[in-house]
Amino acid sequence: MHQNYHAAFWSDPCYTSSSEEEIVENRYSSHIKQKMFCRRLWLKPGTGFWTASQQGAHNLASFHQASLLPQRKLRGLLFPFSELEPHLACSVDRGHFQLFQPSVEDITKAEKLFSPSSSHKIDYHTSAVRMEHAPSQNQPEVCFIGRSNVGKSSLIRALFSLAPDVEIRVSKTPGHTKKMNFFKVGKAFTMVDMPGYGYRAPKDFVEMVEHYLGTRKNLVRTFLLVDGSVGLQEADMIALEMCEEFSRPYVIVVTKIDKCRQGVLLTNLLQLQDAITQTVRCFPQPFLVSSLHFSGIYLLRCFIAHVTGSIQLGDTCQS
Ligand SMILES: Nc1nc2c(ncn2[C@@H]2O[C@H](COP(=O)(O)OP(=O)(O)O)[C@@H](O)[C@H]2O)c(=O)[nH]1
Ligand SMILES: [Mg+2]
Repeated sequence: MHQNYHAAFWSDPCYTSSSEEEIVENRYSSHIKQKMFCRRLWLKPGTGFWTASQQGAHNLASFHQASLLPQRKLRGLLFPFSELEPHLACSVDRGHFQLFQPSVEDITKAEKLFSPSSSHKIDYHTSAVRMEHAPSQNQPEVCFIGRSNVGKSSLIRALFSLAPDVEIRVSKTPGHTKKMNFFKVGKAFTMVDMPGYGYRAPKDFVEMVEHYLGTRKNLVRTFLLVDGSVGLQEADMIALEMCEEFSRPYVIVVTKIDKCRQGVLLTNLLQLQDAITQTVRCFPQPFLVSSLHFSGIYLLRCFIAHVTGSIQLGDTCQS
């Protein structure tokens, strides 16, 4: 199978230049290079986009709005795993699914960071195709990677829903984010929406994402998104391997949890948990989100605020 990838890769006219071969050869060992062949084929070129700014805030954008809901519903929005837990067999260890359990005070503190003010601007900053064009590294950064259409841009839009004027490009069809899009959250941290994995590669992917993961000094956490309604795909496994290779801390975010039945989601989640136990750098707890229903968004905001060092958590929270 690798042989086929290999042949297809080298028949791509974009990659037949010997100088490019040399650059790649110098930069990576042949083992890693072989994996890159596979990766490139999973990346899909885009053909356009539409812009999703000025849409107004979601009616559950703020935790205050959510806190007016009945307790059970609120708990499900805050900790989506709580809705699945009763359906798990007693023998399944729930511990790893509930490691990060901030208090309501922590969640409220974190939310302030995602609310713009005159002294705390939240905005699209810039886009870059190459690392040379990436902005300076003077604040902590988190990035979002995953297959095309997995819900990266939608998730960023949900996280930023308290700042609805932030311009976020959400693709209508897969693979449209071809650049790294940088967003500034005041002076606290930067968030980056990365181009997605797909069927075929935009030729700059290796230079962009792998170079980014390999060199970005201020990167404090990578969020690898996996579609909860379809479960782990081969491209996700390749992305997992890539994250392991770069040996930097990363976290799995399970998207679109509203889109399938709970039984399907649980099956996919347990399969994912098996894969996570075989990793070294992945945070054991996957974060479940629905950008549509806002489940898990408050928790993720709090986790991002925590890993970027923007808030101090209360004593009761483990992470
Ligand atoms: N049902 C559901 N659909 C979602 C969710 N998040 C994203 N989508 C849809 O999935 C598609 C791809 O989303 P997008 O954010 O552009 O994915 P990206 O290519 O990873 O940036 C769009 O049609 C979104 O409306 C979600 O939480 N639930
Ligand atoms: Mg996108």
